[in-house]
Amino acid sequence: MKLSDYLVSYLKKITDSVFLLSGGGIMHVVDSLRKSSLAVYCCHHEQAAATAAEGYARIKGSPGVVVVTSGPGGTNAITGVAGAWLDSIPMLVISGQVKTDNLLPRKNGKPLLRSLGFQELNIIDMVRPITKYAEMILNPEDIRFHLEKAIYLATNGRPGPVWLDIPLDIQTKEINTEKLHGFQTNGNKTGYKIPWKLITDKLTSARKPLLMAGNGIRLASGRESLLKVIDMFKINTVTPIFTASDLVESDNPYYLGRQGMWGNERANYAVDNCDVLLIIGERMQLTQTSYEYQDFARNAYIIMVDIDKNEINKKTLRVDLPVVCDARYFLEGLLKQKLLLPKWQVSKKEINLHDFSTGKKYVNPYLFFEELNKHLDGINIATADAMASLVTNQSARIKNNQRLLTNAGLGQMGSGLPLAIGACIASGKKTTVCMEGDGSLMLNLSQLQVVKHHRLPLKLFIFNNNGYLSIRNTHLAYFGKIFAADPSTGVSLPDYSKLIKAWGFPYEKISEEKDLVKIKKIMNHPGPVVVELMIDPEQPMLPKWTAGILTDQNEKKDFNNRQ
Ligand SMILES: Cc1ncc(C[n+]2csc(CCOP(=O)(O)OP(=O)(O)O)c2C)c(N)n1
Ligand SMILES: [Mg+2]
Repeated sequence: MKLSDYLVSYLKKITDSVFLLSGGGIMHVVDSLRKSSLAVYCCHHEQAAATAAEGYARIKGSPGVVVVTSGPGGTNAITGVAGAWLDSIPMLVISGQVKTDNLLPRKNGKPLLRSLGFQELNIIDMVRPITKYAEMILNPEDIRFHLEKAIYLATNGRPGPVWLDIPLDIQTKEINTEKLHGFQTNGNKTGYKIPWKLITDKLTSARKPLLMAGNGIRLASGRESLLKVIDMFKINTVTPIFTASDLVESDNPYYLGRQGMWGNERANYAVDNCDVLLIIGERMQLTQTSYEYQDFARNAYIIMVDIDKNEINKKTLRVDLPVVCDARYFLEGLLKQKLLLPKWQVSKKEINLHDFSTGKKYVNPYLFFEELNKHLDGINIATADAMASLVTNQSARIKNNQRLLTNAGLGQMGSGLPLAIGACIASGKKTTVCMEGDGSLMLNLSQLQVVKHHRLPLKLFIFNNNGYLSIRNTHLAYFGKIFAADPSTGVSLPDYSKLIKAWGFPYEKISEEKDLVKIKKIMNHPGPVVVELMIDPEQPMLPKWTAGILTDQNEKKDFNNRQ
Protein backbone atom coordinates (compact mmCIF):
# COMPACT_ATOMS: atom_id res chain seq x y z
CA MET A 1 0.00 0.00 0.00
CA LYS A 2 1.20 3.52 -0.74
CA LEU A 3 2.31 5.22 2.48
CA SER A 4 0.10 8.28 1.95
CA ASP A 5 -2.94 5.98 1.48
CA TYR A 6 -2.04 4.19 4.71
CA LEU A 7 -1.71 7.54 6.50
CA VAL A 8 -5.16 8.64 5.34
CA SER A 9 -6.68 5.29 6.34
CA TYR A 10 -5.22 5.87 9.83
CA LEU A 11 -6.66 9.41 9.92
CA LYS A 12 -10.09 7.93 9.17
CA LYS A 13 -9.87 6.03 12.45
CA ILE A 14 -9.44 9.22 14.48
CA THR A 15 -11.50 11.87 12.66
CA ASP A 16 -14.10 12.54 9.99
CA SER A 17 -12.71 15.93 8.89
CA VAL A 18 -9.37 17.35 7.79
CA PHE A 19 -8.42 21.05 7.64
CA LEU A 20 -6.08 21.60 4.75
CA LEU A 21 -4.16 23.96 2.52
CA SER A 22 -2.57 22.10 -0.38
CA GLY A 23 0.91 22.31 -1.95
CA GLY A 24 3.52 20.42 -3.94
CA GLY A 25 5.31 19.21 -0.82
CA ILE A 26 2.20 17.39 0.45
CA MET A 27 0.68 16.36 -2.89
CA HIS A 28 0.61 12.60 -2.33
CA VAL A 29 -1.25 12.97 0.96
CA VAL A 30 -3.70 15.39 -0.68
CA ASP A 31 -4.27 12.93 -3.52
CA SER A 32 -4.87 10.14 -1.01
CA LEU A 33 -7.45 12.39 0.69
CA ARG A 34 -9.21 12.71 -2.68
CA LYS A 35 -9.64 8.93 -2.73
CA SER A 36 -10.91 8.73 0.86
CA SER A 37 -14.31 9.47 2.38
CA LEU A 38 -12.86 12.00 4.81
CA ALA A 39 -14.44 15.46 4.61
CA VAL A 40 -11.79 17.97 3.56
CA TYR A 41 -12.11 21.66 4.43
CA CYS A 42 -9.78 23.80 2.34
CA CYS A 43 -8.89 26.88 4.39
CA HIS A 44 -7.34 30.06 3.00
CA HIS A 45 -4.48 30.28 5.48
CA GLU A 46 -2.74 27.52 7.44
CA GLN A 47 -3.12 29.50 10.68
CA ALA A 48 -6.87 29.30 10.18
CA ALA A 49 -6.66 25.59 9.30
CA ALA A 50 -4.94 24.90 12.62
CA THR A 51 -7.35 27.08 14.59
CA ALA A 52 -10.34 25.45 12.87
CA ALA A 53 -8.85 22.11 13.95
CA GLU A 54 -8.69 23.52 17.50
CA GLY A 55 -12.41 24.43 17.34
CA TYR A 56 -13.18 20.96 16.00
CA ALA A 57 -11.15 19.26 18.76
CA ARG A 58 -12.78 21.34 21.50
CA ILE A 59 -16.26 20.24 20.42
CA LYS A 60 -15.46 16.61 19.56
CA GLY A 61 -13.02 15.94 22.37
CA SER A 62 -10.79 14.16 19.83
CA PRO A 63 -7.78 15.48 17.88
CA GLY A 64 -8.24 18.04 15.12
CA VAL A 65 -6.25 17.12 12.00
CA VAL A 66 -4.38 19.67 9.87
CA VAL A 67 -2.58 18.96 6.58
CA VAL A 68 -0.14 21.56 5.23
CA THR A 69 2.68 21.76 2.74
CA SER A 70 6.42 22.28 3.30
CA GLY A 71 8.07 25.65 4.03
CA PRO A 72 5.47 28.43 4.40
CA GLY A 73 2.65 25.92 4.87
CA GLY A 74 4.26 24.79 8.09
CA THR A 75 5.31 28.21 9.38
CA ASN A 76 1.83 29.65 8.77
CA ALA A 77 0.30 26.92 10.90
CA ILE A 78 2.50 27.71 13.90
CA THR A 79 0.21 30.28 15.58
CA GLY A 80 -2.71 27.87 15.56
CA VAL A 81 -0.51 25.12 16.97
CA ALA A 82 0.81 27.46 19.68
CA GLY A 83 -2.79 28.15 20.73
CA ALA A 84 -3.43 24.42 21.00
CA TRP A 85 -0.22 23.99 23.01
CA LEU A 86 -1.13 26.63 25.60
CA ASP A 87 -4.74 25.48 25.96
CA SER A 88 -3.93 21.72 25.92
CA ILE A 89 -5.91 20.90 22.78
CA PRO A 90 -5.21 17.58 21.01
CA MET A 91 -4.18 18.21 17.41
CA LEU A 92 -2.23 16.35 14.71
CA VAL A 93 -0.42 18.33 12.04
CA ILE A 94 0.88 16.51 8.98
CA SER A 95 3.29 18.61 6.93
CA GLY A 96 4.90 17.83 3.62
CA GLN A 97 8.67 18.10 3.29
CA VAL A 98 11.09 18.15 0.34
CA LYS A 99 12.25 14.72 -0.84
CA THR A 100 14.96 13.11 1.24
CA ASP A 101 17.59 13.66 -1.48
CA ASN A 102 17.01 17.45 -1.17
CA LEU A 103 17.10 17.60 2.64
CA LEU A 104 19.75 19.95 4.02
CA PRO A 105 22.95 18.36 5.33
CA ARG A 106 23.51 18.13 9.10
CA LYS A 107 26.44 17.57 11.43
CA ASN A 108 25.63 16.04 14.82
CA GLY A 109 21.97 16.84 14.13
CA LYS A 110 22.68 20.56 13.52
CA PRO A 111 21.75 21.92 10.05
CA LEU A 112 24.75 23.11 8.02
CA LEU A 113 22.60 25.04 5.54
CA ARG A 114 19.47 27.17 5.82
CA SER A 115 17.88 24.96 3.17
CA LEU A 116 18.87 22.80 0.23
CA GLY A 117 15.50 21.94 -1.32
CA PHE A 118 13.10 24.62 -2.57
CA GLN A 119 10.59 25.54 0.16
CA GLU A 120 12.55 23.43 2.61
CA LEU A 121 12.42 24.52 6.24
CA ASN A 122 13.58 22.72 9.31
CA ILE A 123 10.04 22.84 10.69
CA ILE A 124 10.44 20.10 13.27
CA ASP A 125 13.06 22.04 15.24
CA MET A 126 10.81 25.10 15.08
CA VAL A 127 7.73 23.39 16.45
CA ARG A 128 9.37 21.09 18.97
CA PRO A 129 8.91 23.56 21.89
CA ILE A 130 5.17 23.88 21.19
CA THR A 131 4.29 20.24 20.57
CA LYS A 132 4.28 17.04 22.62
CA TYR A 133 5.85 15.10 19.76
CA ALA A 134 7.44 16.31 16.55
CA GLU A 135 9.23 14.00 14.13
CA MET A 136 10.27 13.82 10.52
CA ILE A 137 9.47 10.39 9.11
CA LEU A 138 12.54 9.05 7.36
CA ASN A 139 11.86 5.33 7.50
CA PRO A 140 8.58 4.33 5.83
CA GLU A 141 8.38 1.24 8.02
CA ASP A 142 8.00 3.52 11.06
CA ILE A 143 4.84 5.29 9.88
CA ARG A 144 2.43 3.29 12.04
CA PHE A 145 4.66 3.68 15.10
CA HIS A 146 4.90 7.47 14.68
CA LEU A 147 1.18 7.90 14.07
CA GLU A 148 0.20 5.79 17.06
CA LYS A 149 2.73 7.42 19.35
CA ALA A 150 1.74 10.90 18.19
CA ILE A 151 -1.96 10.30 18.79
CA TYR A 152 -1.30 8.60 22.10
CA LEU A 153 0.67 11.64 23.31
CA ALA A 154 -1.81 14.16 21.86
CA THR A 155 -4.68 12.61 23.78
CA ASN A 156 -3.16 11.18 26.97
CA GLY A 157 -1.92 12.93 30.09
CA ARG A 158 -2.09 16.66 29.46
CA PRO A 159 -3.34 16.84 25.86
CA GLY A 160 -1.61 18.94 23.20
CA PRO A 161 -0.57 19.20 19.57
CA VAL A 162 1.78 16.78 17.77
CA TRP A 163 3.43 17.16 14.37
CA LEU A 164 4.67 14.69 11.73
CA ASP A 165 6.73 15.95 8.79
CA ILE A 166 6.83 13.60 5.78
CA PRO A 167 9.27 14.05 2.87
CA LEU A 168 7.72 13.79 -0.58
CA ASP A 169 9.43 10.53 -1.58
CA ILE A 170 8.50 8.91 1.75
CA GLN A 171 4.83 9.76 1.04
CA THR A 172 5.01 7.63 -2.12
CA LYS A 173 6.76 4.55 -0.65
CA GLU A 174 5.08 1.16 -0.88
CA ILE A 175 4.72 -0.41 2.55
CA ASN A 176 3.58 -3.81 3.72
CA THR A 177 0.92 -2.85 6.24
CA GLU A 178 1.04 -6.34 7.80
CA LYS A 179 4.66 -5.85 8.77
CA LEU A 180 4.44 -2.37 10.33
CA HIS A 181 5.36 -2.14 13.98
CA GLY A 182 3.08 -0.25 16.36
CA PHE A 183 3.57 1.86 19.48
CA GLN A 184 3.29 0.13 22.84
CA THR A 185 2.32 2.11 25.91
CA ASN A 186 3.21 1.17 29.43
CA GLY A 187 -0.49 1.36 30.23
CA ASN A 188 -2.36 4.27 31.74
CA LYS A 189 -0.94 5.62 34.95
CA THR A 190 -3.50 5.34 37.72
CA GLY A 191 -1.21 4.99 40.73
CA TYR A 192 -1.86 8.56 41.88
CA LYS A 193 -1.19 9.25 45.53
CA ILE A 194 -4.06 11.32 46.92
CA PRO A 195 -4.00 12.39 50.60
CA TRP A 196 -7.77 11.94 51.03
CA LYS A 197 -7.75 12.26 54.82
CA LEU A 198 -6.03 15.63 54.74
CA ILE A 199 -8.21 16.88 51.89
CA THR A 200 -11.49 15.90 53.53
CA ASP A 201 -10.32 17.25 56.93
CA LYS A 202 -9.48 20.60 55.35
CA LEU A 203 -12.76 20.79 53.44
CA THR A 204 -15.00 19.74 56.33
CA SER A 205 -13.34 22.12 58.80
CA ALA A 206 -13.61 25.04 56.39
CA ARG A 207 -16.13 27.81 56.96
CA LYS A 208 -15.99 29.03 53.39
CA PRO A 209 -14.91 26.26 51.02
CA LEU A 210 -14.78 27.00 47.30
CA LEU A 211 -14.23 24.86 44.21
CA MET A 212 -12.43 26.26 41.17
CA ALA A 213 -13.35 23.92 38.29
CA GLY A 214 -11.09 24.23 35.26
CA ASN A 215 -11.09 23.05 31.67
CA GLY A 216 -8.74 20.18 32.55
CA ILE A 217 -11.90 18.53 33.88
CA ARG A 218 -13.50 18.60 30.44
CA LEU A 219 -10.24 17.49 28.82
CA ALA A 220 -10.18 14.49 31.16
CA SER A 221 -13.84 13.67 30.34
CA GLY A 222 -14.70 14.50 33.94
CA ARG A 223 -17.56 16.98 33.48
CA GLU A 224 -20.27 14.52 34.53
CA SER A 225 -18.35 13.71 37.71
CA LEU A 226 -17.87 17.42 38.40
CA LEU A 227 -21.60 18.08 38.17
CA LYS A 228 -22.21 15.16 40.54
CA VAL A 229 -19.64 16.55 43.01
CA ILE A 230 -21.27 20.00 42.98
CA ASP A 231 -24.72 18.51 43.44
CA MET A 232 -23.73 15.99 46.11
CA PHE A 233 -21.58 18.24 48.30
CA LYS A 234 -23.43 21.47 47.50
CA ILE A 235 -20.12 23.24 47.16
CA ASN A 236 -19.91 26.79 45.88
CA THR A 237 -18.16 26.66 42.51
CA VAL A 238 -16.47 29.14 40.21
CA THR A 239 -14.95 28.52 36.80
CA PRO A 240 -12.05 30.46 35.30
CA ILE A 241 -13.17 33.01 32.74
CA PHE A 242 -12.00 32.20 29.18
CA THR A 243 -10.64 28.70 29.86
CA ALA A 244 -13.80 27.21 31.35
CA SER A 245 -16.58 29.78 30.97
CA ASP A 246 -18.86 26.99 29.74
CA LEU A 247 -18.04 24.17 32.17
CA VAL A 248 -21.01 24.70 34.50
CA GLU A 249 -24.43 25.88 33.37
CA SER A 250 -25.22 29.41 34.48
CA ASP A 251 -28.32 28.53 36.49
CA ASN A 252 -26.67 25.80 38.58
CA PRO A 253 -27.63 26.86 42.14
CA TYR A 254 -24.05 26.46 43.45
CA TYR A 255 -22.39 28.25 40.56
CA LEU A 256 -21.07 31.69 41.48
CA GLY A 257 -19.85 32.54 37.99
CA ARG A 258 -16.61 33.17 36.12
CA GLN A 259 -13.53 34.18 38.01
CA GLY A 260 -10.52 36.23 36.97
CA MET A 261 -9.43 39.76 36.13
CA TRP A 262 -12.42 40.11 33.79
CA GLY A 263 -14.63 37.78 35.82
CA ASN A 264 -17.78 38.69 37.69
CA GLU A 265 -17.75 40.27 41.11
CA ARG A 266 -19.48 37.42 42.93
CA ALA A 267 -16.96 34.81 41.78
CA ASN A 268 -14.02 37.07 42.58
CA TYR A 269 -15.47 37.96 45.98
CA ALA A 270 -15.64 34.24 46.74
CA VAL A 271 -11.98 33.77 45.79
CA ASP A 272 -10.89 36.76 47.84
CA ASN A 273 -12.73 35.49 50.93
CA CYS A 274 -12.78 31.67 50.82
CA ASP A 275 -10.80 29.80 53.48
CA VAL A 276 -10.21 26.57 51.54
CA LEU A 277 -9.85 26.68 47.77
CA LEU A 278 -9.86 23.43 45.82
CA ILE A 279 -8.55 24.02 42.29
CA ILE A 280 -9.06 21.15 39.84
CA GLY A 281 -7.70 21.05 36.29
CA GLU A 282 -6.84 24.70 35.86
CA ARG A 283 -3.35 26.07 35.43
CA MET A 284 -4.32 29.48 36.85
CA GLN A 285 -2.63 31.77 34.39
CA LEU A 286 -2.25 35.44 35.32
CA THR A 287 -5.69 36.35 33.94
CA GLN A 288 -6.97 34.21 36.84
CA THR A 289 -4.67 35.23 39.69
CA SER A 290 -4.26 38.85 38.49
CA TYR A 291 -0.81 40.44 38.42
CA GLU A 292 -1.00 40.81 42.20
CA TYR A 293 -0.70 37.04 42.37
CA GLN A 294 0.73 37.05 45.88
CA ASP A 295 -2.72 38.19 47.08
CA PHE A 296 -4.62 35.51 45.20
CA ALA A 297 -7.00 33.69 47.58
CA ARG A 298 -4.87 35.07 50.36
CA ASN A 299 -7.11 33.84 53.16
CA ALA A 300 -7.32 30.33 51.80
CA TYR A 301 -5.62 27.01 52.25
CA ILE A 302 -5.10 26.08 48.59
CA ILE A 303 -5.38 22.51 47.35
CA MET A 304 -4.47 22.20 43.68
CA VAL A 305 -5.10 19.11 41.58
CA ASP A 306 -3.32 19.08 38.22
CA ILE A 307 -1.83 16.45 35.95
CA ASP A 308 1.20 18.66 35.32
CA LYS A 309 3.23 19.13 38.52
CA ASN A 310 5.11 22.10 37.10
CA GLU A 311 1.87 24.06 36.85
CA ILE A 312 1.39 23.60 40.60
CA ASN A 313 4.94 24.58 41.49
CA LYS A 314 5.22 27.87 39.63
CA LYS A 315 6.09 31.15 41.30
CA THR A 316 2.76 32.84 40.60
CA LEU A 317 0.87 30.41 42.84
CA ARG A 318 1.04 29.57 46.53
CA VAL A 319 -0.27 26.04 46.83
CA ASP A 320 -0.49 24.46 50.30
CA LEU A 321 -1.41 20.98 49.16
CA PRO A 322 -0.29 19.87 45.68
CA VAL A 323 -2.00 16.81 44.20
CA VAL A 324 -0.61 15.54 40.91
CA CYS A 325 -3.51 13.65 39.40
CA ASP A 326 -5.87 13.30 36.46
CA ALA A 327 -8.91 15.53 37.08
CA ARG A 328 -11.54 12.87 36.43
CA TYR A 329 -9.75 10.29 38.57
CA PHE A 330 -9.67 12.81 41.41
CA LEU A 331 -13.36 13.75 41.06
CA GLU A 332 -14.41 10.11 41.01
CA GLY A 333 -12.38 9.57 44.19
CA LEU A 334 -13.92 12.67 45.77
CA LEU A 335 -17.41 11.28 45.15
CA LYS A 336 -16.52 8.33 47.37
CA GLN A 337 -15.58 10.56 50.33
CA LYS A 338 -17.85 11.50 53.20
CA LEU A 339 -18.10 15.27 53.18
CA LEU A 340 -20.49 17.56 54.97
CA LEU A 341 -19.67 21.06 53.91
CA PRO A 342 -20.89 24.25 55.57
CA LYS A 343 -23.25 26.54 53.71
CA TRP A 344 -21.62 29.74 52.58
CA GLN A 345 -24.02 32.26 51.15
CA VAL A 346 -22.31 34.58 48.72
CA SER A 347 -24.64 37.37 47.79
CA LYS A 348 -24.79 38.89 44.37
CA LYS A 349 -24.45 42.57 43.67
CA GLU A 350 -26.65 43.29 40.68
CA ILE A 351 -24.94 45.29 37.98
CA ASN A 352 -27.13 47.67 36.05
CA LEU A 353 -26.02 47.11 32.47
CA HIS A 354 -27.70 50.34 31.42
CA ASP A 355 -24.92 52.11 33.37
CA PHE A 356 -22.62 50.96 30.57
CA SER A 357 -24.56 52.79 27.88
CA THR A 358 -22.77 55.97 26.88
CA GLY A 359 -25.88 57.99 26.00
CA LYS A 360 -24.70 58.31 22.43
CA LYS A 361 -26.42 56.71 19.44
CA TYR A 362 -24.66 53.34 19.68
CA VAL A 363 -25.46 49.88 20.96
CA ASN A 364 -24.35 48.91 24.47
CA PRO A 365 -22.67 45.50 23.87
CA TYR A 366 -23.80 44.19 27.29
CA LEU A 367 -27.45 44.97 26.51
CA PHE A 368 -26.95 43.38 23.10
CA PHE A 369 -25.73 40.21 24.78
CA GLU A 370 -28.58 40.15 27.23
CA GLU A 371 -30.98 40.10 24.29
CA LEU A 372 -28.91 37.56 22.34
CA ASN A 373 -28.87 35.19 25.34
CA LYS A 374 -32.62 34.73 24.86
CA HIS A 375 -31.95 33.19 21.44
CA LEU A 376 -28.87 31.10 22.26
CA ASP A 377 -30.37 28.00 23.79
CA GLY A 378 -27.74 25.29 23.27
CA ILE A 379 -26.04 27.25 20.47
CA ASN A 380 -22.24 27.16 20.53
CA ILE A 381 -20.28 30.40 20.50
CA ALA A 382 -16.70 31.08 19.42
CA THR A 383 -14.78 34.26 20.01
CA ALA A 384 -11.26 35.65 19.59
CA ASP A 385 -9.90 38.29 21.97
CA ALA A 386 -10.45 41.91 23.15
CA MET A 387 -13.94 43.38 23.67
CA ALA A 388 -15.84 40.77 21.65
CA SER A 389 -14.36 38.02 23.78
CA LEU A 390 -14.60 39.89 27.09
CA VAL A 391 -18.24 40.82 26.66
CA THR A 392 -19.10 37.28 25.53
CA ASN A 393 -17.24 35.56 28.35
CA GLN A 394 -18.73 37.98 30.88
CA SER A 395 -22.28 37.82 29.59
CA ALA A 396 -23.08 34.47 27.94
CA ARG A 397 -25.57 32.46 30.00
CA ILE A 398 -24.63 28.84 29.40
CA LYS A 399 -27.47 26.35 29.12
CA ASN A 400 -28.18 22.94 27.61
CA ASN A 401 -24.55 21.85 27.22
CA GLN A 402 -23.86 24.92 25.14
CA ARG A 403 -20.18 25.60 24.48
CA LEU A 404 -18.22 28.84 24.56
CA LEU A 405 -14.83 28.64 22.87
CA THR A 406 -12.00 31.11 23.31
CA ASN A 407 -8.28 30.51 23.10
CA ALA A 408 -7.37 31.57 26.61
CA GLY A 409 -3.60 31.20 26.58
CA LEU A 410 -2.69 32.90 23.32
CA GLY A 411 -5.59 35.32 22.75
CA GLN A 412 -4.65 35.63 19.11
CA MET A 413 -6.56 38.13 16.99
CA GLY A 414 -8.38 36.47 14.14
CA SER A 415 -8.97 33.19 15.96
CA GLY A 416 -12.74 33.61 16.42
CA LEU A 417 -13.82 32.92 12.84
CA PRO A 418 -11.74 29.75 12.28
CA LEU A 419 -12.64 28.49 15.77
CA ALA A 420 -16.30 28.94 14.86
CA ILE A 421 -15.77 27.15 11.53
CA GLY A 422 -14.17 24.14 13.25
CA ALA A 423 -16.83 24.10 15.98
CA CYS A 424 -19.65 24.32 13.44
CA ILE A 425 -18.25 21.41 11.41
CA ALA A 426 -17.67 19.30 14.53
CA SER A 427 -21.26 19.84 15.66
CA GLY A 428 -22.62 18.48 12.38
CA LYS A 429 -23.04 21.98 10.91
CA LYS A 430 -25.41 23.25 13.57
CA THR A 431 -25.98 26.99 13.95
CA THR A 432 -22.90 28.52 15.56
CA VAL A 433 -22.32 32.07 16.73
CA CYS A 434 -19.03 33.92 16.25
CA MET A 435 -18.02 37.16 17.97
CA GLU A 436 -15.16 39.09 16.38
CA GLY A 437 -13.69 42.54 16.79
CA ASP A 438 -13.59 44.77 13.72
CA GLY A 439 -9.78 44.73 14.00
CA SER A 440 -9.42 41.06 14.82
CA LEU A 441 -11.57 39.90 11.92
CA MET A 442 -9.10 41.37 9.40
CA LEU A 443 -6.49 38.75 10.30
CA ASN A 444 -8.58 35.85 9.04
CA LEU A 445 -11.21 37.59 6.95
CA SER A 446 -10.34 35.27 4.07
CA GLN A 447 -11.99 32.39 5.94
CA LEU A 448 -15.40 33.88 5.16
CA GLN A 449 -15.00 32.08 1.85
CA VAL A 450 -14.88 28.75 3.72
CA VAL A 451 -18.17 29.72 5.39
CA LYS A 452 -19.63 30.60 2.00
CA HIS A 453 -18.28 27.54 0.20
CA HIS A 454 -19.70 25.10 2.73
CA ARG A 455 -22.78 27.21 3.51
CA LEU A 456 -21.98 26.98 7.20
CA PRO A 457 -24.82 28.40 9.33
CA LEU A 458 -22.58 30.88 11.16
CA LYS A 459 -23.94 34.05 12.67
CA LEU A 460 -20.95 36.35 12.67
CA PHE A 461 -21.25 39.44 14.88
CA ILE A 462 -18.62 42.11 14.20
CA PHE A 463 -18.00 44.48 17.13
CA ASN A 464 -17.34 47.72 15.24
CA ASN A 465 -15.72 50.21 17.60
CA ASN A 466 -13.59 52.05 15.06
CA GLY A 467 -10.47 49.89 15.31
CA TYR A 468 -8.46 48.68 18.27
CA LEU A 469 -10.28 49.84 21.40
CA SER A 470 -8.07 47.75 23.71
CA ILE A 471 -4.93 49.30 22.26
CA ARG A 472 -6.37 52.81 22.47
CA ASN A 473 -7.13 52.23 26.15
CA THR A 474 -3.62 50.92 26.86
CA HIS A 475 -1.85 53.75 25.06
CA LEU A 476 -4.04 56.39 26.66
CA ALA A 477 -3.33 54.94 30.10
CA TYR A 478 0.46 54.67 29.61
CA PHE A 479 1.31 57.47 27.19
CA GLY A 480 -1.71 59.79 27.14
CA LYS A 481 -1.68 59.50 23.34
CA ILE A 482 -3.04 56.96 20.86
CA PHE A 483 -0.95 55.41 18.12
CA ALA A 484 -1.53 52.58 15.63
CA ALA A 485 -5.07 51.94 16.85
CA ASP A 486 -7.61 53.81 14.69
CA PRO A 487 -7.92 55.50 11.28
CA SER A 488 -6.38 58.77 12.47
CA THR A 489 -3.32 56.93 13.82
CA GLY A 490 -2.68 54.44 11.05
CA VAL A 491 -5.23 51.61 11.30
CA SER A 492 -8.18 51.78 8.97
CA LEU A 493 -10.72 49.09 8.27
CA PRO A 494 -12.94 48.41 5.28
CA ASP A 495 -16.58 49.38 5.10
CA TYR A 496 -17.90 46.01 6.23
CA SER A 497 -21.42 46.74 5.01
CA LYS A 498 -20.16 46.97 1.41
CA LEU A 499 -17.60 44.19 1.74
CA ILE A 500 -19.97 41.64 3.27
CA LYS A 501 -22.69 42.36 0.74
CA ALA A 502 -20.18 42.09 -2.13
CA TRP A 503 -19.13 38.72 -0.72
CA GLY A 504 -22.72 37.58 -1.06
CA PHE A 505 -23.71 37.22 2.59
CA PRO A 506 -26.93 38.53 4.13
CA TYR A 507 -25.89 41.60 6.14
CA GLU A 508 -27.57 43.29 9.11
CA LYS A 509 -26.59 46.32 11.13
CA ILE A 510 -27.44 46.89 14.79
CA SER A 511 -26.74 50.57 15.33
CA GLU A 512 -28.68 51.32 18.47
CA GLU A 513 -30.74 49.59 21.13
CA LYS A 514 -34.00 49.70 19.22
CA ASP A 515 -32.35 47.50 16.55
CA LEU A 516 -31.96 44.65 19.05
CA VAL A 517 -35.32 43.31 17.88
CA LYS A 518 -33.50 42.17 14.73
CA ILE A 519 -31.67 39.46 16.68
CA LYS A 520 -34.58 37.03 16.59
CA LYS A 521 -34.79 37.13 12.79
CA ILE A 522 -31.00 36.86 12.47
CA MET A 523 -30.87 33.78 14.68
CA ASN A 524 -33.79 32.16 12.87
CA HIS A 525 -32.21 32.61 9.44
CA PRO A 526 -31.09 29.15 8.27
CA GLY A 527 -27.77 30.07 6.59
CA PRO A 528 -24.84 32.35 7.36
CA VAL A 529 -25.51 35.98 8.35
CA VAL A 530 -23.02 38.74 9.10
CA VAL A 531 -24.10 41.40 11.57
CA GLU A 532 -22.29 44.61 12.37
CA LEU A 533 -22.73 46.03 15.87
CA MET A 534 -22.06 49.75 16.02
CA ILE A 535 -20.37 50.34 19.38
CA ASP A 536 -19.19 53.59 20.91
CA PRO A 537 -15.42 53.88 20.29
CA GLU A 538 -15.24 54.92 23.96
CA GLN A 539 -17.44 52.11 25.27
CA PRO A 540 -16.69 51.46 28.97
CA MET A 541 -16.20 47.89 30.16
CA LEU A 542 -17.15 46.17 33.44
CA PRO A 543 -14.58 46.92 36.17
CA LYS A 544 -11.43 44.77 36.27
CA TRP A 545 -10.58 42.74 39.38
CA THR A 546 -7.22 42.54 41.15
CA ALA A 547 -6.57 39.84 43.76
CA GLY A 548 -7.48 40.97 47.26
CA ILE A 549 -9.61 44.01 46.44
CA LEU A 550 -12.91 42.43 47.43
CA THR A 551 -11.61 40.98 50.71
CA ASP A 552 -13.97 41.60 53.68
CA GLN A 553 -12.62 43.86 56.40
CA ASN A 554 -12.84 41.01 58.95
CA GLU A 555 -10.98 38.67 56.65
CA LYS A 556 -8.32 41.31 56.11
CA LYS A 557 -7.73 41.34 59.87
CA ASP A 558 -7.36 37.54 59.91
CA PHE A 559 -4.92 37.79 57.10
CA ASN A 560 -2.83 40.48 58.76
CA ASN A 561 -2.70 38.40 61.96
CA ARG A 562 -1.28 35.49 60.01
CA GLN A 563 1.56 37.53 58.52
C1 LIG B 1 -2.20 38.16 16.58
C2 LIG B 1 -2.30 39.30 17.53
N1 LIG B 1 -1.63 40.44 17.28
C3 LIG B 1 -1.72 41.47 18.16
C4 LIG B 1 -2.46 41.38 19.30
C5 LIG B 1 -2.49 42.54 20.28
N2 LIG B 1 -3.86 43.09 20.37
C6 LIG B 1 -4.68 42.75 21.39
S1 LIG B 1 -6.19 43.41 21.24
C7 LIG B 1 -5.76 44.23 19.83
C8 LIG B 1 -6.78 45.06 19.11
C9 LIG B 1 -7.97 44.25 18.73
O1 LIG B 1 -8.86 45.04 18.00
P1 LIG B 1 -10.36 44.58 17.84
O2 LIG B 1 -10.43 43.18 17.42
O3 LIG B 1 -11.05 45.57 17.00
O4 LIG B 1 -10.91 44.60 19.33
P2 LIG B 1 -11.14 45.86 20.30
O5 LIG B 1 -9.86 46.08 21.02
O6 LIG B 1 -11.53 46.99 19.45
O7 LIG B 1 -12.22 45.41 21.20
C10 LIG B 1 -4.42 43.98 19.49
C11 LIG B 1 -3.74 44.59 18.34
C12 LIG B 1 -3.12 40.14 19.52
N3 LIG B 1 -3.86 39.89 20.59
N4 LIG B 1 -3.05 39.15 18.61
MG1 LIG C 1 -12.38 46.99 17.53
